[in-house]
Amino acid sequence: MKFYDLAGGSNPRRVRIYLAEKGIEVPTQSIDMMKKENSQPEFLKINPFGKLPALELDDGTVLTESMAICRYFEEENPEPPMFGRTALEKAQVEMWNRRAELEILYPIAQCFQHTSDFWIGRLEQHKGWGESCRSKALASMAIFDAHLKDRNFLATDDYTVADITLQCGILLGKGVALKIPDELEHLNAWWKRVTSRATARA
Ligand SMILES: N[C@@H](CCC(=O)N[C@@H](CS)C(=O)NCC(=O)O)C(=O)O
Repeated sequence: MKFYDLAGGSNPRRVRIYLAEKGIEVPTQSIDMMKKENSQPEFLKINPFGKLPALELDDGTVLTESMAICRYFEEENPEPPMFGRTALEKAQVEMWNRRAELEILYPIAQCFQHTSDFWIGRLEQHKGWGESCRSKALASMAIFDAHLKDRNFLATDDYTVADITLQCGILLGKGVALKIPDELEHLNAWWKRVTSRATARA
């Protein structure tokens, strides 16, 4: 088994935090985006989209998509559950994970790609779109803040993959000075809670 990682990437980080929470160690190969290793033919054989993370199983099967990789490990290592325990919890984790992905991680990633100098020459930047995504992410943060009033974690009483997705999305915002506004006290309290976990820097 081999985990293909990208050190600064939010989606590989989702898997790294998940694995650290489970105490699972996987042989890892780092792909260097600065050297464009992810767009070389050798890596495109692993993932033709050139994206990280990817997991290669011993029989050569490749899994991509951070949540698909986590789900694979979850089946093999169900404790502690990170995708919910009951039917309702599982649905709530799915719901909040998708919301975190689509309403926070995605717009922040778009803001990063379209406003940061890091992406100059890597894609065609549209600054207006990037700024519109910044506003979208900030508006979404207010909704997450209201939801987190009286709760420790996003989807269930426990830390789940939904929290990991939100955490990785918000962390990415730091690269474009997009932080949780001070007045969003519940989201800020949640942020302190999740980032004080031993796995937060995985
Ligand atoms: N939906 C995918 C997203 C994968 C993705 O966009 N990975 C980024 C790193 S966070 C990447 O590899 N980017 C390289 C590039 O765009 O050239 C997942 O959840 O794994």
